[in-house]
Amino acid sequence: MAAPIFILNGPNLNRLGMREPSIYGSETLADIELTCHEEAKVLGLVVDFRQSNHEGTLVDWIQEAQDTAGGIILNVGAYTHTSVAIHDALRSGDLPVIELHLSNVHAREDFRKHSYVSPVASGVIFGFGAKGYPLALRAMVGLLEKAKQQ
Ligand code: DHK
Repeated sequence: MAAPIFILNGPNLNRLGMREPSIYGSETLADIELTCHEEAKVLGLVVDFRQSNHEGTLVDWIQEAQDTAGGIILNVGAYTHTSVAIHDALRSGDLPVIELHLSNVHAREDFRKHSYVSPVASGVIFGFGAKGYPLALRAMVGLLEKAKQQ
């Protein structure tokens, strides 16, 4: 079986649906997970979808992905803007990485405009709400095909 694509979600994303729905939308993380599994099936991918509020757990999962996964899609929430540890974990592997956000971080507070993930990501998707997740999976197919050709 093909190596799974890890979809990693960071702090407060377990509260989606009730957390500032005007910014993050009304879908829950469980809704999004279901959509990801459906989209993955269409694309011939397998998804391992996780959420943690803890920075170290996210680092552990990134390291696990580097040993077992085909690629990483991650929305590490507020750690995007603060975490050198997540930056370092991502840069120590050579997996395709897609950074994802529900909201348009560049249209919000200044502190959301800096990302420690972007410099170590192949690409970034933000501002499309929950629809960004299936978009990221589609983008991942392209990255995996490109990697195969190299
Ligand atoms: C999610 C969060 O929790 C915020 O801390 C980020 C991101 C934006 C999102 O839009 O998905 O700043």
